[in-house]
Amino acid sequence: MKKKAKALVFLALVYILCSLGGCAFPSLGSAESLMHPPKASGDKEEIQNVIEEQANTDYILNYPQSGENRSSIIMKDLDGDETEEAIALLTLNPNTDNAESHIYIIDENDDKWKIKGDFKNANNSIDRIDFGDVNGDGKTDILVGWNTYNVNQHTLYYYLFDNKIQEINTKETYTSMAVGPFTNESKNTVITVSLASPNSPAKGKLLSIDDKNVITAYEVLMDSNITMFTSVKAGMIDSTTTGVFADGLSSSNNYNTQILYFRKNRLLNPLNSKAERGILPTQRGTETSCTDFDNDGTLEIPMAKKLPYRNRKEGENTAYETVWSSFNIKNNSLTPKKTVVINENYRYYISVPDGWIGNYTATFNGDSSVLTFRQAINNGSGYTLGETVVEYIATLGKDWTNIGSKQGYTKMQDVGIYTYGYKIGEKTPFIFTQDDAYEIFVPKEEIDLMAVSPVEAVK
Ligand SMILES: [Ca+2]
Ligand SMILES: [Ca+2]
Ligand SMILES: [Ca+2]
Repeated sequence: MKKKAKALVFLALVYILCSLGGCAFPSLGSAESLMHPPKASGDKEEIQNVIEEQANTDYILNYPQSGENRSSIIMKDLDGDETEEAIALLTLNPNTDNAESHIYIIDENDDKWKIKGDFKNANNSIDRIDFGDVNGDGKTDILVGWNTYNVNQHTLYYYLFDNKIQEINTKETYTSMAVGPFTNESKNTVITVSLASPNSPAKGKLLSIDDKNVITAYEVLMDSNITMFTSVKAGMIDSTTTGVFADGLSSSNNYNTQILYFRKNRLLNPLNSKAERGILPTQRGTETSCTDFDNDGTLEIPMAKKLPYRNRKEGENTAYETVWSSFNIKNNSLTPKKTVVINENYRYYISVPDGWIGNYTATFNGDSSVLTFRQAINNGSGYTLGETVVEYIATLGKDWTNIGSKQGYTKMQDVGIYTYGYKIGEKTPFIFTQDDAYEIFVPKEEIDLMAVSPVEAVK
């Protein structure tokens, strides 16, 4: 579906939901509705009533600031009986000295909604809320990271779901974290990552809780040059191992990836262990983060380096070549899978033909939005530029006729706001056909509006 059409469907759905009373939970709401959610019918109204009764005072709803769950009232089946429980996050007596954050867990039994747990915390905002069966009893537990005065440090609490809900203060802090089956398939564990602080190096931890609620932490050092994590996610390293892929930005303005996984009772960070003079093999100048590039279920790391250039000035416009690579646990090495040139600004990438590799360069002209591929010949002491292979242009749809067409580009397609075209070099040094020009050009998938939660959408 085209982006515009999706947006329309999305808005139509929002309209239908709202007119049916589905906007009771103020996920799309204005500032006012964040304070006082409108009344609704059915279960939602009952949940609303239970919250008001329990709060019995002024309150505002709390919204988690990171992670996947950004709603203030989350519906989730925790005990697996196929009816959802409600988890509500709120602050009582906001803007007063008595402000107090609460989590209500509200359960439905015999058609009645009742408070099953009410937990308060002195920290008045929530970093994130996650779910996973951390004690392996088959029931889904609630994991909450409370904010502290330090923006890079959040405190992790578990709420173990059972007939009676138990609150566990893990006493562990994290900068970012992920939940997954990191030790085995029968339960979830947490891997936290923490930036270096004046008293402590950067480290990762795996937290495992046993049936007596004893927490064991396994630690591994991380790259202390990282000043910010840009993406931290659980994912498959190979077909059997789940780990955490942590992309970060370093104090020298470079990015890198660290992979944390558990093996033989140890938490490992092999890419950090491979650092030479503080530089990880995954260091790069581009922000691209790990992703399942080829949809095979495992995550790939974007290994990026600048293509060849002859002098500094030319280097400024020279594009990066990104080699999507998988991490091979057995050989403790990175295996290249696919070489691409990504044009993040104009939302496409070029899948580089094998025959070009080591023998080409690309420059991007920001003024004309043209990406030019040329032959680059290594002459031993540097590079000589050869002929142009192909150029790609991106224009706004309305500018195509005046810019793209006028300059002799062949139109390929419209995606979102852009129209894309190509022009093959007159003396192209590689065998390169019109079909090739289409084939190696891959527009980034449109942002799937339907998949974006309303809370995200209004940001
Ligand atoms: Ca349930
Ligand atoms: Ca559990
Ligand atoms: Ca993959």
